[in-house]
Amino acid sequence: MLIGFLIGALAGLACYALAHDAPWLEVVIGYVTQPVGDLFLRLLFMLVVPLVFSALVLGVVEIGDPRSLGRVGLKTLVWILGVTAVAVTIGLILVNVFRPGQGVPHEVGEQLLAEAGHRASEIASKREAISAREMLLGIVPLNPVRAAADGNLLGLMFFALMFGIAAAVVRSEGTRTFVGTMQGVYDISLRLIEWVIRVAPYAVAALLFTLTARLGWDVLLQLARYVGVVLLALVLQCFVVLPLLVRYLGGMRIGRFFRGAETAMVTAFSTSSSSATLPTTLQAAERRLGVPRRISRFVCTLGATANMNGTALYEGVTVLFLAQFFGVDLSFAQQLLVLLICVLGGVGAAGVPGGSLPVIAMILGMFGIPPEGIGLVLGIDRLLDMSRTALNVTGDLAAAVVIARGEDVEPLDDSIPSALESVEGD
Ligand code: DAS
Repeated sequence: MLIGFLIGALAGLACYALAHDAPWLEVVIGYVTQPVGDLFLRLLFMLVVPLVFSALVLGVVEIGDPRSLGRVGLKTLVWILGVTAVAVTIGLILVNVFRPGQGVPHEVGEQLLAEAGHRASEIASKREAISAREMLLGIVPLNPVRAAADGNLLGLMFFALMFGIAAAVVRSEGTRTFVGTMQGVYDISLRLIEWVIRVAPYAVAALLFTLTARLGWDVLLQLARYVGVVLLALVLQCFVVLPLLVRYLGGMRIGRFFRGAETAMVTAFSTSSSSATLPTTLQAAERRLGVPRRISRFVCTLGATANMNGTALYEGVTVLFLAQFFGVDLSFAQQLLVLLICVLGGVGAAGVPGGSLPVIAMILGMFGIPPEGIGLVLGIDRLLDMSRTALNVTGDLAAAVVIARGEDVEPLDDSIPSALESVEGD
């Protein structure tokens, strides 16, 4: 991906410097790089409905019947929604304060918007931004199929949540078959994302060429600021918010927590996959942090697909960065909606490399932001994916430690050897 980014950026910068207004450049952009970029974006859009619907249904079914959610299930649900909302809020505040997307000349932003708007009908059915009121009403879709077709991600998510709750309540052969089918749809979606990410370098080169040939160096400087904002937000959530929760709600010293979480964090960073890290996460929870198996199995397994602090934060920052970049002003109410969608988007994203990209593509479409912007951030996505996946896993372990506290287990502190350490010590 990074090679595609560098090739696209360098070629685009060369053209910007040598042939900024050459007619042939517009031909190359119009007939080569833009279609390649659009094809990739269509592949991402294609995956949103099956991925988000199956991920949300499975996430809710995994939590279980709301009537018998139990303390652990309820605490897990509150943690997922509350701590993820804090993560997204930190990201939105930082991107509003540092405004990394600002600086594109207004007329260029207009041109990019107009072109995207012009081609948007081919990429995704709904492109114009809708008001916060319309979006709030749209949470309950009149027709879930139409919501999916219209790019109404909130409506699709609401329907999937309701469907998942009902599937968890109705105990029948049919619902078991349905849930099994959803697992199949989710697994297939993961494989499709893997294939789409394989062709991403070519799309990144094309999308970056288009943008740098038009905007020159400035776009790279804006990208650098964007990366800085994402990493700062991830660091604040990972090394300020979560440690405070672990210390004061989980009763565990911060040093012990990070010593226990270290292996899982490094594995997540190197694999960019919460799902691939799950065995290491479970081992860290049970052997290093003393979380009882019955709690770690529930919280960490659910967390690997539904509790993604890093992903939700990243989605929020990216959407607002691209809104700034293309000159799309989002009202406070619309930003609150971005917050809500990103919290749910953290549930609907897949725990694999690039698992959040389809969700971001759809959120952009909902607010009238050109999805080409994904190409801009895709080139440096690997570093950010590694970092946000490490935060996702750290958030799962923090959840397990805090949720285990107060259950029928000893306080998880230095004085008490972890369950397995004491066994191994015998
Ligand atoms: N890489 C995903 C994960 O495994 C997160 C993402 O793509 O945002 O957690």
